[in-house]
Amino acid sequence: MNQDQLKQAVAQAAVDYILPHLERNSVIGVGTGSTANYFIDALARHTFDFDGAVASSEATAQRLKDHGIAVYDLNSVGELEFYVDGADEANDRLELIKGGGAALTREKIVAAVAKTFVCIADASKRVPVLGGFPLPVEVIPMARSHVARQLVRLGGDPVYRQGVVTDNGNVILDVHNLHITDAAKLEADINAIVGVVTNGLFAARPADVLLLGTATGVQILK
Ligand code: ABF
Repeated sequence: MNQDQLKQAVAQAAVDYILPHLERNSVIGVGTGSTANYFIDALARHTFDFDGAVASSEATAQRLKDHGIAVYDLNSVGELEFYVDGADEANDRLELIKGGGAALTREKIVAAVAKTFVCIADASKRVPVLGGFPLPVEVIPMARSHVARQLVRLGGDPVYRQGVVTDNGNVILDVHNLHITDAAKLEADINAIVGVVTNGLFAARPADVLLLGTATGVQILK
C-alpha cells in the first residue's frame, strides 16, 4: 500500500471507531489535512448517524459543507465526543507535532474541547523523538522577529513560512533542528513567549488514541 492508501485505511478505521458511539445529535470535531480529508469523505457516507461537525479550518468547513454535513461554530456546541485529525509526527506517548497545514491553533482549540482525540496517521508519522518535522509556531505578525530570536534561545532554527497567512490572520515560523525530549515543557516554554499564539506541540493535550496505518493493517495505540 502506498502512503495515500494507508491514509485512506486509517480514515475508514476512524469512522468505524467512532460510529458505534454516535447519536443523532452528535457533533464531531474534524481536523485538517489530507488524512482528515479522507476521514471527511468516509464520514459523509453516514450523515444520518450524527448531527454535524465543528471544523478546524476554513478548508475543512468547505469540504464538510460540500458533502452536505452541517458545520457548527464551536461556541454554539455544548460538547464534542470526538475530535479526529491527522498529525505530522507522533511519539509513543501520543504526543504530536501538528500544524504543517497551518491550522494548528484551531486544531488545538477543538482538541481541547473534545472528550476523545482520535489521531489518524500513516506509519511514516510515528517517530521515537519529536522534532524531525519542523515545529510550526503561529505568531502575531508584528512579533515575528522577536519570537524568532526567543526561539533561537530555546535551541531552534526558526524559518518564516513565506506567503502563508493563517485563518486567524497570523504568520507561521517553522522551527528546525529541535530534538524534543520533554514536549510538555517545550510546549509551555514556547507558549510563554509574547507574540506566540500557539505552537504545534500537542503534549499538554496529546491524542487519546492513535490509529496508525501500516503495511500489515491499522494499529490502535492508546
Ligand atoms: C493536520 O494535517 C495538521 O496538523 C498536520 O499538519 C497535517 C497532517 O497532514 P496530512 O494528513 O496531510 O499528512 O492534521
